[in-house]
Amino acid sequence: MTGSMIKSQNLPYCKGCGHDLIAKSTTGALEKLGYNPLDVIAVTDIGCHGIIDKCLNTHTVHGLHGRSVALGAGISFGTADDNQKIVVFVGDGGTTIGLQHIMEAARLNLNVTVVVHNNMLYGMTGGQSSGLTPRGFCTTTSFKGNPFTGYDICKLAHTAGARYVSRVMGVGDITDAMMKAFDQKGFSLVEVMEICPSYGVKLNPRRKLKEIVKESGRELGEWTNDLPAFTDRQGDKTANLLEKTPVIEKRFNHQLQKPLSLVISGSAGEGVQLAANIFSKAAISAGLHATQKGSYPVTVGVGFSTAEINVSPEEVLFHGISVPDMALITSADGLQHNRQRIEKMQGGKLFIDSSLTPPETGAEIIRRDFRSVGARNAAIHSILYLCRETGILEESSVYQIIEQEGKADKMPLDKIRKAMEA
Ligand SMILES: Cc1ncc(C[n+]2csc(CCOP(=O)(O)OP(=O)(O)O)c2C)c(N)n1
Ligand code: SF4
Ligand SMILES: [Mg+2]
Repeated sequence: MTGSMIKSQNLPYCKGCGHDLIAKSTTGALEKLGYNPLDVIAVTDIGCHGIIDKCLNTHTVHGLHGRSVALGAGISFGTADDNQKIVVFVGDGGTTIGLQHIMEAARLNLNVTVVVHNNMLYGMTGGQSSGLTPRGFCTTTSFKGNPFTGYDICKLAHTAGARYVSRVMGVGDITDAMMKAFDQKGFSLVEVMEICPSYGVKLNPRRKLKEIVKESGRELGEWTNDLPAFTDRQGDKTANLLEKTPVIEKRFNHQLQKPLSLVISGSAGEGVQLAANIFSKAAISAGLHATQKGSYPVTVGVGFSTAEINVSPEEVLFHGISVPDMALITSADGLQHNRQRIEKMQGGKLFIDSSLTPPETGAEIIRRDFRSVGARNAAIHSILYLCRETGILEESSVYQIIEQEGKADKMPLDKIRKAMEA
């Protein structure tokens, strides 16, 4: 598909807004460069300029305020095709809020073009000063003129290492200037100077844009660095963790007819997450689907440790658990963390250490001295006991995963087997 990047020439800005010219020059420049609209990914920021995305025939992503460059960076990391163009639309407000994202994208020379719509104020929210507002410029938060000097985004991006930076006045035909910025391999930024008729013009009567820009000391021009564009061949690549994940062969049978949600909870350092992982892998080795989610305080060495597991003969499409079908509780920390949802259980089974007082619950309560094999082994003990009591998984599938994971020497398996018979 080739053709117009823009759906209409009638754009939704106030009359005379410079954003109109930027949108049309941007799309015109991309068309002139021969880009296919479906090879253009336009990332927009929050602000008046950001409402352009519904008018574009390209791919569009609308970001949070100041985060559009970070989104563009993420897209560029995942885009291998040199024929694709990532264009980020950002205002002077978004540039201020997300300044570091721009610096990083420039420093790494990511293959992104940032179009800064510098109308020198926060247009969408009523004309407040931004970090790019020049000294002396009047806004609704500085009626007597901004007392601070605004950032020079071109200087900053150039110093950070951007391949190409330019500043242009947002008047007349700026298509050629935009083409230059887009026609780069690496990071480019074009700052278009404009004035918002609804706030900027009203608050700064009789001042001309050209004069404001000149007085602010912002030169028009182009600045380049001869640094290479980012490629994923630079630096050491982090190994893909999925490649290290062993394929688990189906070797066992199961007795599960429908999805089962299970919560295992105990104290930090008592092997809860490991036991949950072993159970999940054992389920997979029995041909089931499984998901596991861990939660624990940020101070990982104290307090509760809870694992939520879903096992199912069908694919698991949602892994959240509010009230589980079964719960395994091996310590007071685990009970405290899960008390509320155990109280909401209308059926199912609660396996709980015999040292604890079970809460009011509609679940069948099975009390057992899981901690008799040592606190660190209570969770794996409870998993094996659940397998035996419910028959969902064969106990041997759990032992096989323990062996496979190299944990057999670290767990007192004989002691656990003996406790299971007690
Ligand atoms: C993090 C964050 N802070 C503040 C806001 C409120 N807000 C919405 S639009 C806007 C002003 C946008 O100004 P600018 O980026 O310059 O774009 P313009 O409207 O001038 O095109 C602000 C402050 C927000 N949405 N998110
Ligand atoms: S408020 Fe200002 S920036 Fe927003 S569309 Fe109107 S003129 Fe443009
Ligand atoms: Mg603005």
